Amino acid sequence: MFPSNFAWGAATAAYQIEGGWDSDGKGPSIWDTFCHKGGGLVFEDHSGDVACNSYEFWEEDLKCIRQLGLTHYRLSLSWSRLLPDGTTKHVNQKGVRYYNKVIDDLLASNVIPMVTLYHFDLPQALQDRGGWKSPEMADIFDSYARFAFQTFGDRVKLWLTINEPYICAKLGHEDGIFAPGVKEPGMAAYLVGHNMLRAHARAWHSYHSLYRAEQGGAVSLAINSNWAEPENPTSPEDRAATERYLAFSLGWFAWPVFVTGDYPEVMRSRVELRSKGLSCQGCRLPVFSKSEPTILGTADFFALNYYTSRMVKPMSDLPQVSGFRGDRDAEEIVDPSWPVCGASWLAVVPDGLRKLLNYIKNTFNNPAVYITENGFSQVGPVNMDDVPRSRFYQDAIQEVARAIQEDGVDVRGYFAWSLLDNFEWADGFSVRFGLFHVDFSQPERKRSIYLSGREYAGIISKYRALTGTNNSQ
Ligand code: GBH
Repeated sequence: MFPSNFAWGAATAAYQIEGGWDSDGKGPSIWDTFCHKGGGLVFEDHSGDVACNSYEFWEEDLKCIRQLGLTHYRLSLSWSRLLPDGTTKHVNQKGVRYYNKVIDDLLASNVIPMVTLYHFDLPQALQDRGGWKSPEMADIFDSYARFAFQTFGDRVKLWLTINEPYICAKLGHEDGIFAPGVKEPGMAAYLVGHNMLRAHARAWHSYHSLYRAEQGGAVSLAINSNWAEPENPTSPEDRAATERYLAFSLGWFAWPVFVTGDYPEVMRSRVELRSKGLSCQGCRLPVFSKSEPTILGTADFFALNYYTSRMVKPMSDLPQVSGFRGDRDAEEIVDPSWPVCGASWLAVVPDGLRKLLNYIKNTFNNPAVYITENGFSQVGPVNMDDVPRSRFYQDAIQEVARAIQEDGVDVRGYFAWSLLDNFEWADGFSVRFGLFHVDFSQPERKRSIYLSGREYAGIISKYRALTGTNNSQ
């Protein structure tokens, strides 16, 4: 059973759905630049130039949201649509008008918005100033966040500052497979993660001191992590590797915010150990300055993006060069008994979600948790009768119910990723996560509900009826 005020949601992100990449005064973001570079950085050189065209067809999205019976909808703001050069020197009123309409329409339909300030799409003008590697980003992000709280916070009460700093840092600055495509192994990712934490904390403190009393909302950051278990549970090496694996993913961002104000000890010691020859402390994994506002305590709830699980053991060929993988020294293995039927990385392990929720409860002092993303993808020919994904949602939601009822985890909401098929980053449109299919071959970008969408709508209506949740809460 779920609490009567449980949030039943679906999520999207601006660059993945909006299109209108240069409409009405929007500035370019790093994903515009990355996609326009071509050369196969993105599957078949797809881009989010048009995507689902939600910039023009927002009302079609609203119909989908209503059809599902959602209580909540998670969207992100395109920073460079609002502030074309990333700074508050110039505000694009047409961007403000767009999000005002989205928010007002949601509220008029009794759907509560959860708004992410930053979901991978940094204004290009800020990248040109060094992007997340630059320490000044904390200040610039804080100004943007204040602007957003000031402009939309009378109506938005659930905020996420940054989506998946791990992905921005690692895929964007270590592997270089996400924008901005920086490949500086063992260096840039730690710096970027650090500046994102500083930026997040600054925004939380701003909300806390300037807006909370009047607006009464809550602010967090969305942290993604796989669940992980030792390949051989009786092996101390495998167990230690699993601990490192979690420390270098969930712990990288959750430890500073929820536990100590600093990175997990094992992360620090591993990076230091492998930084021999670099003479300064914190050359690679930076040190938080005592003179800056603390990172500890800068989240009003825990926001978790969960997709999959891994078995873990130490690396068999530990690289000599310092890089994130070598620092972490944890090999990830997909258990052969786990089905993989969507994207190759997404082994289906619903009970991993329950285990991760328990881990969060026990490690981070029983926080209120929103599952801000969970989902399952489709590749290859379109299958509107997506039975595997319907099963996935049934199973995942069952695990959440068990976590609440049997384990006492304080889960406040569940957001399916995603409302719509959309631009799946480096995979372009080849990987489909939607509860609604989108026909990208036609200018109308027609939305059609999948079987899994009907399934999710059924689950929502069943629980809302059982708990007597009416539409007006
Ligand atoms: C989330 O990323 C994002 O928040 C969301 O925007 C995205 O659409 C969704 O999940 C689905 O991916 O094995 O080399 O192909 C989760 C992070 C990033 C995990 C890409 C899988 C594939 C790397 N995802 N990654 S690879």
